[in-house]
Amino acid sequence: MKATYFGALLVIVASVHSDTHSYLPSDCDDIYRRDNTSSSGVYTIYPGGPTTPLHVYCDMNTDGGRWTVFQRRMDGSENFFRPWKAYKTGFGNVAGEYWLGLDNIFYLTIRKENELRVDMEGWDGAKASALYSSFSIESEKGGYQLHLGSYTGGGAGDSLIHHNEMKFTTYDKDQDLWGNNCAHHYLGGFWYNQCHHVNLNGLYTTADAVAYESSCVMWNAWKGKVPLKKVTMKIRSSTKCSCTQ
Ligand SMILES: [Ca+2]
Repeated sequence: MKATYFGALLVIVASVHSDTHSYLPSDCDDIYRRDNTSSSGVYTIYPGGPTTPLHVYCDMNTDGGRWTVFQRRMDGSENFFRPWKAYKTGFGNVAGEYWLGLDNIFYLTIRKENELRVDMEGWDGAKASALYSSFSIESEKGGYQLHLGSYTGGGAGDSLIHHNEMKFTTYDKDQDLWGNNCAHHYLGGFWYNQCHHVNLNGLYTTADAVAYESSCVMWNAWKGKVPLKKVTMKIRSSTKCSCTQ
């Protein structure tokens, strides 16, 4: 009797243990590879380990899906002019506008080799993308320094390369190459150089609003200093997947 009971208990413990390890996705790529009927939406991932669940929006449609969205602008509902602590930990609503947080982005990019995709839409309804062969960042100790691979297309043009190897700057932490603070001047938080060719976390404005200099959400090689209506930054494992439907 006792032996049977003990055996059953062992089986239960073993199955819980195995669930913990095989059922916790670290990103949207894991979710899609496990079930390629997964639709785009909000999921829970564990890039920092099993004790730190994180809500995120997964794009399961664009070019084969598997994309973990770490930045999204779409209606100006969220304030992106925020201090270091906010950019470190993340802010906003994953069903709408948000920034996933630099620590989380760091965990995501050390787990796998990732590629980057930036999707954008103008107020005229035109759409373009920028694709990069690789994307990773350093930890906070390394200033969240950006490491970007080569531009592989998408039509928007290679503006982000201007920001490659830059550290992250917010209005209360200056790590850019300019004498003043780029984040403070251009109203965002980003891997500013001196200062920018893209300002994806800048001030959200409508097409007819006149933003101060180039403080608006913009991508220079595509539409110059004209404000954009929508932007998303997303990453996925660069390991090809035969799971695509
Ligand atoms: Ca500076």
